[in-house]
Amino acid sequence: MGAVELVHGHKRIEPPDGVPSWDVDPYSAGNLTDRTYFDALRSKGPFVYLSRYGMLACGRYDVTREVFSDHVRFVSSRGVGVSDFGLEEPWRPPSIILEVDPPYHTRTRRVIMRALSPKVARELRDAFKADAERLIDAVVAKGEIEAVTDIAEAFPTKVFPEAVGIKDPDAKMLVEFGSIVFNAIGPENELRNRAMARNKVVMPWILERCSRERLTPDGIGASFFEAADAGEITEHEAGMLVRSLLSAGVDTTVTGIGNALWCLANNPQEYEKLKADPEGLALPAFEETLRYTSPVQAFCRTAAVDTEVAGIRIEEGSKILCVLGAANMDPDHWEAPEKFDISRQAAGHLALGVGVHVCVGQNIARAEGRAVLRALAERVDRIELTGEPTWRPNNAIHGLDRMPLRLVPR
Ligand code: OVV
Repeated sequence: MGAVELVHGHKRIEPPDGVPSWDVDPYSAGNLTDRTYFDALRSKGPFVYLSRYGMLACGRYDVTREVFSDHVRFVSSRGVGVSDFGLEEPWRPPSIILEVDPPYHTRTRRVIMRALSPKVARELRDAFKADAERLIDAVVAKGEIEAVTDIAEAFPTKVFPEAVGIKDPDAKMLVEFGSIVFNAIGPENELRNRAMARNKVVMPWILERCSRERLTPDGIGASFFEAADAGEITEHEAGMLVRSLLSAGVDTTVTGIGNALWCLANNPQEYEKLKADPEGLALPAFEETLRYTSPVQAFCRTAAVDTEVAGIRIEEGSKILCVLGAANMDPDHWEAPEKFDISRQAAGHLALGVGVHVCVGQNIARAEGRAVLRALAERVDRIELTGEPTWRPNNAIHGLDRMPLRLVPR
C-alpha cells in the first residue's frame, strides 16, 4: 500500500470520475445553522467531493438511504465522524453500539434494544405525561419564557436520567456532554476543539455515573448490569452502554422538542390542527418535526471496500458525509418538502437513521416528544415568538440556542 495522506484523520481521496469538486464547508457555523447549501448539494449529483476535507458528501434521499443502510460496504466501526478510527486514535474509547459493526454490534444492540423496547416506552408514558403536564403548567404560569432552557432542556433532563437511574443528575452537565459528543464527530474546527477542552471536565463526571453502584436498581441502566450478570455482556460493557445512553439520549431529544416548538411557533395553522386533536396529532407533529428539522443533521460512514453507488466508483477508505437533513428535504422524494405539515406521512424520513444502526432510543424519544406536545396543545392557545430564535452551531446537531416565547393559555 502506498503512503496515505491524512486530512482531518482520514485518507484524502481524489474526486471519483463524474463527481464535482466543491469547496463548500458544511461545518462552517453559517452552513451548520442556515443549511442553505442543501439544495446545491442535491442538485450537483449523487455525490460531491468536499475539496477542503478530501471526502465525499451526499444529500439525495435515495443515495443517502443506500449508503446509510448498508452496514457491510459502509461501516460505522471506523467512526461516524470525519476521523477514520482505522487510521487515527479515537477521541474516546469507541461506543460499543454506534461505532462497531455486526456481529459484535448485534450482541450489544440486543441488550439495549430490550431495555428501550416499545413496552418499556409504554411503561414510561404515565410518568412522562405527568411530568409534561407539570412542566407546561409551570411555563404557562410564567407566560414569557426562554423555550430552550425552560422546556426543551428542562423536560428530557428531568425524565431521561430518571428513567436511566441516575441518582444525582445535573441538567447542565448532561446537555453539555451531548454537545461534546456530537461536536466530536466533526473535523478539527473550533467547535470540536472547544468540546475537547470541556471534555476533560465533563467526561469524568459522566463516567462516574455509569457504574452499577451509582445507578438505581430499577432503571434502564441497571438492566444492562442484569445482562452482565446473565453473561450476555461484560460488566465493563454494561457501563459503556450507560455511557451510550447519556451520549445519545439527551441532546437529541432536547433538540427534537425545541425544534418542534420552533416549527409550531412559525406555523400557527399547524398548531391549530394540533390543538384540535392533541392526543391524536402530538406524535405526527413530532415526526414531521424530525423530518423537517433533522436534529441530527449529518453522520459519516466509511467505505470498507471499493464499490459503486448510483454509478459512481467509491474507493475503500472514502469518508462519506451523509447529510440526513438534505435527504429529508429532497423534492424528488417529498411533496412540498419545505412545507411543515403535521398531516403528511413523515414516515421514512432519515432523521433517526436507517438500517441496523437506526436510533435504538426512538421509542423513548417519541414518547418524550409526544408527551410535551400533547400537554402543550391541551394548555396553550397560542405560541408567540417574542424575539428572533437563534441556532447553536454544532458539528452534527441542528438545534436552537435560544428562543424567547410567549405562551397564551387556552
Ligand atoms: C452521538 C451518539 C449517537 C448514538 C450513539 C452514541 C453516540 C453512543 O455513544 O453510543
